Amino acid sequence: MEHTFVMVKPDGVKRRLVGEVIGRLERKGLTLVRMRMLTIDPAMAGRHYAEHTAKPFFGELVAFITSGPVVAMEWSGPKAVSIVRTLMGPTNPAEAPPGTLRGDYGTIITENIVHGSDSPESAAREIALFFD
Ligand code: 3AN
Repeated sequence: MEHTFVMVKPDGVKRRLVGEVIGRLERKGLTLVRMRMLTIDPAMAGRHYAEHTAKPFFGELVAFITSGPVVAMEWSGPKAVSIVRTLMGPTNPAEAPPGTLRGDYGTIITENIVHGSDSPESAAREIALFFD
């Protein structure tokens, strides 16, 4: 059994896709453990995206993720980390196949609807950041 952190980003909330994200993960067979709605401040954005601090798109990423409310969730299930990544699709929605959340709903890389942890270690760090 694995736990992962999933977040519907500001674009997903604005476009009323919260139910769609939750529904797909539930129908796949994963279990929703905890959730909260919040608006991320710049300090928390810096902690969440710590590995991207040096990237050219960091400013844009922080501006976007703090631009409106997000829905933060902990999910569990067998292989939950990789299953969520498969359901989300690749980072760039232009390359995400139909049937994935980003393939079905996204167009540009900054606004890609949803975040999911990339490893069990990231999941533990992100769950602690948002829920402890
Ligand atoms: P993922 O969210 O698929 O794990 P990461 O961790 O590589 O992708 O990137 C985190 C976030 O940074 C992405 N969700 C995306 O919004 C943004 N991002 C990644 N690469 C770029 C890029 N080249 N230009 C703009 N934003 C990017």
